[in-house]
Amino acid sequence: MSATASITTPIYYVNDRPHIGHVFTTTLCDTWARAMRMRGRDTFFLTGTDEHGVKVEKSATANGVSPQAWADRNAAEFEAVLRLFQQTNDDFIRTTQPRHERQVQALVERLKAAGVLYKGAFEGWYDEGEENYLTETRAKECEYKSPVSGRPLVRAKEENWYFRLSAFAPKLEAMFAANPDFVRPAARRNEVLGRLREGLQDVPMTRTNFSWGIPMPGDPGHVIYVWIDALFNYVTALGLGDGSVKERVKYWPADYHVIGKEILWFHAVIWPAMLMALELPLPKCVYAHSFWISEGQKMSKSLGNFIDLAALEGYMGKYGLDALRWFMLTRGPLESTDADFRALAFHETYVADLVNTVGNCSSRVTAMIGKTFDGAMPADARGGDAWPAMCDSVVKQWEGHMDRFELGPAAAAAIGLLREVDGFINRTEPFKLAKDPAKRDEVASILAQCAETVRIASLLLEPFLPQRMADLQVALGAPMAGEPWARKVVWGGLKAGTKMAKVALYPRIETPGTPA
Ligand code: ME8
Repeated sequence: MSATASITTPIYYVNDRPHIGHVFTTTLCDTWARAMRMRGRDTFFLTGTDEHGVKVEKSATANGVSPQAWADRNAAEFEAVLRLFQQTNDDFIRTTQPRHERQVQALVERLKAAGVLYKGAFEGWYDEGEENYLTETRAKECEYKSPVSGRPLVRAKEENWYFRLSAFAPKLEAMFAANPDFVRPAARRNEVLGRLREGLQDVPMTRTNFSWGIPMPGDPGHVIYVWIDALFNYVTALGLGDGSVKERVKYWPADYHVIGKEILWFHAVIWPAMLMALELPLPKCVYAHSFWISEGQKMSKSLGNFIDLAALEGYMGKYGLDALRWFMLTRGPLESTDADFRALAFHETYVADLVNTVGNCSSRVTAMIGKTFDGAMPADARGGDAWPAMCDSVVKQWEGHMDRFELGPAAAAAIGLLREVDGFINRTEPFKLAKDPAKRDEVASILAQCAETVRIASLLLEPFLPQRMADLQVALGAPMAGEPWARKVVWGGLKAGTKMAKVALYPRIETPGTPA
C-alpha cells in the first residue's frame, strides 16, 4: 500500500448544466477519497471544468456573453454543486486558469522538442458535437452519424499540428500486455484492445477554425485542441508542467482516472501516448463506468426524464444525501452495463437498505441497550465469540475492495455485517431473554457484540453514508475518534460502561415517487 492515494474525475464541460452523470462520477471518486483518508493515506482528489473549445464559444455567443464570462458562470455552478453534495475534492482546476494555460504551453513545447508533433493537412469524418474525428472504419460502423448525439458526421479538412500517435502503437501494446488492469472493467479494456488492432491514426493537436483556446506556442493562428488541453489538467493541477507545485509531485501518477465509457479512447490511448512522449509515468488505472439511463430510456431533455440538478435536489430533500449516494453507489452503472434511475427503485433501495437494515439494526441495538442497561455498553464476558474474527475478515475484504476501486463489493461487505447482526438478534431474541434476570449476562454479551459490530460497520459505511454514520458514531459515544484506522477497526473499541444514545437514522418514508 503506497502512502499517497490520488483520484480524478473528468473535467466537466461548462457548456452543459450539471446533472446526475457529473454528480455520479464525482461521488464515486469522493467515496474512494473518503475511504483512503480514513485509512490515513495522503489523499488527493481532483475535479474541475473544461472551458475551452468551439462549443463553449458558441454557447457564449448564443447567450450574448463572452466565452470567459460564460465559463465563469457555469464553472461557479459546478463548484456550487460540489458543495451542495458535500464532495471532498482537494482542488478544482479550470482550464482557463493561468496555472493551467501556462503549463499546457510548456508541455506542448516539450512534445515539440521530443519530435512527436508535425504540421500537416488532414481530412476526415468529424463529430461536431464531440469535437472529435472518427476513423473511416468507425465512421462507417456508426453509419456516418455521431455515436453520441446521432447527428450526421461532417467531412472536414484542416491544416493542423498533429501528434504522432501512430508511432506509439508498439509501446502501447506492450504497456497493455504488461498491465492487464490498466483499463477497467475488463469489457472496456477489450474494446480498447479491439480498436488498437485496427491501427492508430495521428491526432490533431490544434485547431484554426475558432479562437477560444490556448494559443499554440510559436504558431499564434492555432489554438490547442480542447481535448489535448483538457487531458493535461491531471498533471497541471500537480504542477508537473513546470515544477511549480513541488508538494504535489508525489500525487502523480494518479491511482485512478475515473471517467464515463464515452471518453475512454482519449484516456486509455491518446493520454498514455502523450505521457510516454513526455517521459512521465502513466496513471495506474483508467476506470470507465457506464451510463445512467432514466425510467428505462436514454436521458433526454425532450422526453422530460433528464435527472438534472433540480431532480437530484428533490431526491436529496426528500430522502437525504446518504440515500442519494447509496442509490448511486450500489445501483449505479459502476460496471460495464448501464443502470436505470427509476424513482421506484430509488425508494425501494432506501427502504430495504437504509431504513430496514442500517437504520433498524442501529436503532434496535441502541434502544435495547438503553432499556436493559440504562444506555451503557454492557460487558461481554464471552470475549466476542465468533464476532471479532468475522469483523476482522470483513474489514480486510473491504480494504481490498477499496484498494481495487470495487465500491459495490465494498458497500455490500459493510452492510452485510449489519445483516449478520440482524440475523443474530432474530435468532437469540435478547428482547425476550431480558425478561429473565438469570439471563442478564447472556443478554449483556449479545448486545455488546451487536453494538461493537455496529460500530465497526459504521466505519466501513462512512465513506458511502457520511452524514448518518457520523451521527451514529457520536451516538455510540464517538469511541476512538482521532485514533488511526488500524486501531479503530480492531474489535473492542466500545468499552463497557460507555454511554450511548438511542438512534433513529433514516426516517420511514411511505410514498415513493419523484419528489415535486
Ligand atoms: O466529456 N451516466 O465532459 P462532460 C453516467 N470535458 N455518467 C455520465 C453521464 C451519464 N448519463 N453523462 C455524463 C467531457 N457522465 C470532457 C472530459 S476529461 C480530460 C474531459 C459523466 O461534461 C461521465 O463521467 O461531457 C462522463 O465521462 C462525463 O460525465 C462527461 O462529462
